[in-house]
Amino acid sequence: MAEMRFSESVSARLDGDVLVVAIDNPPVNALSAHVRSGLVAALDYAAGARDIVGLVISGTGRIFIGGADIREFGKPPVAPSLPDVIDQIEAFEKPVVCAVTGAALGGGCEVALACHGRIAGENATFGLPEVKLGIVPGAGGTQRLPRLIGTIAAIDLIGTGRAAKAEEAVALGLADAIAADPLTAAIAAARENAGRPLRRTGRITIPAVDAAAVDMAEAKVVAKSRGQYAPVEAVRLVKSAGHFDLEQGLAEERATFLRLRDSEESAALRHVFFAERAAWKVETLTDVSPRRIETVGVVGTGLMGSGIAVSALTSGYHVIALEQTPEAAASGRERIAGILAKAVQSRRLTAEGREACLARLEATAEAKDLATADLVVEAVFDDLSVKTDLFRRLDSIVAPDAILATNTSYLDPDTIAAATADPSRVVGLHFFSPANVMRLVEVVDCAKTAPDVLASALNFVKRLGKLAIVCGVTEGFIGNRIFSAYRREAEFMLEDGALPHQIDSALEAYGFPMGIFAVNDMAGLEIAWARRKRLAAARDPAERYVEIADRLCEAGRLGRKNALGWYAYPSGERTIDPAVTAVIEAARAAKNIVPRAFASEEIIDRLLAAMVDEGRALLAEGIAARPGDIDLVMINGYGFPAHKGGPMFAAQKS
Ligand code: 3H9
Repeated sequence: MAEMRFSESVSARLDGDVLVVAIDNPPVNALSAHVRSGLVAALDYAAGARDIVGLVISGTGRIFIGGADIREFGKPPVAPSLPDVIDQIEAFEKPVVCAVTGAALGGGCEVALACHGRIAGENATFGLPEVKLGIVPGAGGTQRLPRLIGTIAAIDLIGTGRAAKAEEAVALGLADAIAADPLTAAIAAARENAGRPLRRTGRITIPAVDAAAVDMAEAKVVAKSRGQYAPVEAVRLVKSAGHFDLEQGLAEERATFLRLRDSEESAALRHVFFAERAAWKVETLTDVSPRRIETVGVVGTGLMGSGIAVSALTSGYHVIALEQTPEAAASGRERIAGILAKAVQSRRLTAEGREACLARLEATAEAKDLATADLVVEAVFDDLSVKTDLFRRLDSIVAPDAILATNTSYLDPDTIAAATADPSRVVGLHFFSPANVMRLVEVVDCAKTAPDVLASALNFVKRLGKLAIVCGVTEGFIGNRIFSAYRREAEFMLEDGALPHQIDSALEAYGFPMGIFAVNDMAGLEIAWARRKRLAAARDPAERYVEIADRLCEAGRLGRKNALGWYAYPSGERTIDPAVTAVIEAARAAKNIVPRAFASEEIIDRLLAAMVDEGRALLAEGIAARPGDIDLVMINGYGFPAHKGGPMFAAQKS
């Protein structure tokens, strides 16, 4: 039978007596107004057609339904609303079964929850990621999911926003079955249930649950929320499903959804969502084809190099890890194997996955073995002559079209590139440590980097599952330049009257996982000290310079590694050290500064202003392409709370 069209994005065909509805709204089948109206039209048609016994909802393309259309947020509502569509699905008198291929997220998962049956394809995932956008599910998710899978599991899924793969979904009771051909299985299920009493999720009674277990599940979510509002609200709604009837619960959920949708937290997280997508769109690269990368050379297997190697291995690349001696190569291999073993322990990798990674790893002390690499990333000691020598050598070993990447943090990659015969093949890949965990990579577009080399570097980072931010050449790139400015401002405040723990507490209350002084202690104080000494001669004597950090280093306080830094760590715990306070007081006295009190708000305002000024300078210099890129660097590399949107976004709001 011919295709029926119910709206620009919803069509259907008859499979015997079952109406098979397909949503086709690229790129992610979001539930835009025409999808909602199309679904209602399909339901109305099926309700009135006596020869139709049931209905299947499916998505065209690789995603079932990616959720509500986020681009509609903040615009005047267009009927039918998603909750109304979903109520109509659940109340439908003929069976409605969904065939989930790919992701059923947010509103897409809520559509699935309201169906009378859910068949998952092998690649299906189910999730309610709304909290990641600063909202709660707004179309029944917090009320129907606990009815289907119980309160504890629902708190976990909704509170964290994580998605469950098909197998887990079936184990939880979220999906009925996995099928290689979910469409055929869903059609069969619809037909089988025709004329029978239907399982309506909203009418299921939530199984009783131990209060202590609920508290524990809630505490886990709250601990991770870092001051974010939505996860806490989401948990409250899931819990309330146990006390309210469906109608009351839905009304409370809707009110909370609308309130949070208009909140600053949600605006910030939506900004982050769209900024992450925009970051990949580099104007100069439209129509540029990237080079093929399958084999990756990694030079150096220290903390950084082994992290990069693991990341490449788990993303399916062949890796050749180069060290200076066979012994060092062997221990590099062990280090990499150790990280992979930990990933297996924490279930981020299967045992077979680890074996496959190790089979793709070659550790060597022979530089000529890098001849087959399509990309070589160096992660050796951050010293200019070491890196230029290495690049000169690599240049004559690798194929002419192989790409050479430097992971330098502070050196000038243009100088490193100049050591090669063809600097157009050189690019910066600034990973953050530990590289197998941290998501951010600053991709440095050097003066001579060829467009297809830049495009290949972006492709590589994408395949690693990381976030690439393109930046130009400047000392410290985007992140470390802003970090230096922010650190300088924090130290000015120390001299003016604040103490490290006051500044750190203000930052932590704002949402940073750790304040700046605690971070410095964690990283170690000596690298920045060495850098300050190197730059001392060039420093403008008229420039304000705070000597407190130098005094601490001179006193042998190098951070956590020797249990003394900006704090003391007598039993591993961070504690305020009067010796540090004394150093700070002496520094103030030496400059005749009369200390004054700082409120947390002023501390945050000043630190934000320092970050934003530096951010604006980076934009003006063309180092960063957009304010959103700067926000993403600070969020993903420096702990800036995502729910505040990043410094550039936060400044625009205040
Ligand atoms: C919700 O559902 C609320 C309900 O509870 C209640 C309502 C009453 N809307 O990520 P990609 C765009 S809240 C509009 O690169 P991928 C995206 O901007 C929603 N647009 O693809 C990009 O556009 P462009 C809950 C959306 O394959 C393009 O699609 N759902 C939406 O790597 C491709 O995106 C979520 O939070 C949307 N919902 O990943 C899921 N989603 O090309 C959010 C994406 O112009 N989405 N776009 O830059 C995702 O997590 C990923 O996009 C997804 C696909 C996994 C689906």
